[in-house]
Amino acid sequence: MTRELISEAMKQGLVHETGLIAHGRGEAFDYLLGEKTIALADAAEKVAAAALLCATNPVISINGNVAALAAVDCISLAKSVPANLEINLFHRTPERVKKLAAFLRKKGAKTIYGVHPDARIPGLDSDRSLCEKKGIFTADVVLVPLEDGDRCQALRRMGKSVIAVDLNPLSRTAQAATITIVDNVTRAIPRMNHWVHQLQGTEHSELDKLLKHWDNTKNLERVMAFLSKRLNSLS
Ligand code: PTJ
Repeated sequence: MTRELISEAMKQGLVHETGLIAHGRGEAFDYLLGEKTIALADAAEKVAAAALLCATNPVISINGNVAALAAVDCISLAKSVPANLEINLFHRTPERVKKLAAFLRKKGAKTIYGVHPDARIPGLDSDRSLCEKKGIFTADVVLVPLEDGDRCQALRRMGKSVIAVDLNPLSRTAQAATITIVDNVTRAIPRMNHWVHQLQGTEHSELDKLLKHWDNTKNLERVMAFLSKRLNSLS
C-alpha cells in the first residue's frame, strides 16, 4: 500500500523520481528494524515532541515523499503543537511546489510556507536553499522527515535544533540531527502526535530536563546495536 502511494504520487508529479530510490532504501532498513517502532525510536519521538512544545517557532518541513506518505499526519501534528508547515524541496521546481501546496490544502492545511520563498539557507547551492523568513529561516526547531545530509548540516550551522526522521541510522542526516528518530515516517509522525498530547500541559522546566538529558549519539549507538543483535538472531 505504501509503495502504491509513493508510485501514484510520483505519477501526479508530487514525488521526485529519486524519491522512489530513497523510499526503497528506507524499506530495506525498515525490514531490519522489524517494520515496527522500536523502544529507542519511541524515546526519540517523546523528546522530539517535547522540543516542538518548547519551541518559539517550530516548523515541519514537507517534501514530496513526506506529503505522499504522511500529509494528513503532519497537518494534524502541526495543529496539535501548534507548528507551521513549509514546503522545502531538494529537487525544487515551481510546478512541484504548486502541486504540493494544492495537495496539502486539499488535505486540510491552512497556512503553508515555502511557496513564496524570500530567504536562503546559507551554505547550500541551487534552489534547495530556498526557504521562507517567517518559516524555516527563523525557526528554532525544524522537523525534517526524510532530509538530505547537506541541508540538515546547514540547518544545524544556523543554530537550529533539527529533528530528523530517517530509517537509516548511518545517514549523514541521522548523524547530524539534534534528535534522530529511526522509524518510518508513517509511524513516527502519529507517535509524535501522541506524545504531544501526552506532554501538553507539562511544565516547560520538566520538558527542558528531557531535552537536556537527550544524548543523540548514544541513542544512535543503541539503535545500531539493536540492528546487529536482530540480524544475528535471524541468522
Ligand atoms: O521531494 P524532494 O525533492 O525534496 O526530495 C526528497 C528526497 C527524499 C528524494 C530527498 O530529500 C533525498 O534524496 O533524500 P535522501 O538523501 O535519499 O535521504 C532520504 C533518507 O530517508 C534515506 O536515508 C532513507 O533511508 C530515508 N527514508 C526513506 N523512506 C523513509 C525514510 N525514512 C523514514 N521513513 C520513510 N518512509
